[in-house]
Amino acid sequence: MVNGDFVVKFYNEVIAGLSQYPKRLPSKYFYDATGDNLFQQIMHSPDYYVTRCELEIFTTQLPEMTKLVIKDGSPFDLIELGPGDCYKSIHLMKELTRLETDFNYLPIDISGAVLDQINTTLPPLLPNMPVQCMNGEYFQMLSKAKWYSSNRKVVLCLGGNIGNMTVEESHTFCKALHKHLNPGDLVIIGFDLVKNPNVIRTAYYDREGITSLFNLNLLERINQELEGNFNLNDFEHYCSYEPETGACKSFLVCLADRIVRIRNKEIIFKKDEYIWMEISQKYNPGQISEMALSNGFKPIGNLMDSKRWFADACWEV
Ligand code: AVI
Repeated sequence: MVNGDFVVKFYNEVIAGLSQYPKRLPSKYFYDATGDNLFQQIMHSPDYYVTRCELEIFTTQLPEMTKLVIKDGSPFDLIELGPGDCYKSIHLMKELTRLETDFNYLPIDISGAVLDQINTTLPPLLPNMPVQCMNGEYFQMLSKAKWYSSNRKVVLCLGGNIGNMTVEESHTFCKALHKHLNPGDLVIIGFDLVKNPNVIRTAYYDREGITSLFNLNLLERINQELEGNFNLNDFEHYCSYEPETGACKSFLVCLADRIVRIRNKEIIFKKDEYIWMEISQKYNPGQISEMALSNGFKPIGNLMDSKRWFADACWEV
């Protein structure tokens, strides 16, 4: 998407979200350069367990994972949706390369910067692995990937990103994913699991306050890119976790009556009114299997870390 189209979409979604009651902002816009940097800090912070748990799976459960991925030994395309810096998937790629597996790596991302980084860092590490970066929306690029080769597909959707959708949205996502794949293809999707509610809430209400800055940064981004005039001191981060539904939600609470301008649009905030910023939905293994089955996939196993806090679910089409 060219920059002008992106700004129009960003503006329209921000105004639509802030015109709703209760107000909402889409968390997909957290990730500008500052947001990426804050997210890196979150991933390495002691309170945020998610990345460490999934990394443990990608380092200790490689034999099981590679067996599922290699399957009958036929060549395949390893497609990663939202690869980031390949922090976890690199372990799988290295192991597959060590085993002299015939595969191509196709990272898909909306951010050209992420893919540029991959194009610089991966080839020196794995010189014999063909890499084809695909810049664009997930499903558009998945359609395109079919023309890249007729190999079977193995799709990675890691990091618990599916948790940033509501349960309903994640079903829609899985249905669309299924539609873009063929029988015999495999998907590996990371799900953060339900656990002690205090552990979850602390991960999103960290002692260092990085998650608060991560949320506030979206207001700053609106100021910078959409000519907004949010005063960040007027907003305070709040996080809730509801064990009955598994929904962990982040909010920004307005501390006083305020009128915020975004270009020529005025948004009225009442004291204590909140903006719902993000959902990080948690699941139990039964719900994960149910999600697979109700969207046409066959669940073939959940790879979990030693605390059983995170699962990489393996589903066959
Ligand atoms: C990217 N995503 C899976 C993270 C999560 O855990 O929901 C984003 C995040 N938000 C606050 N901390 C981390």
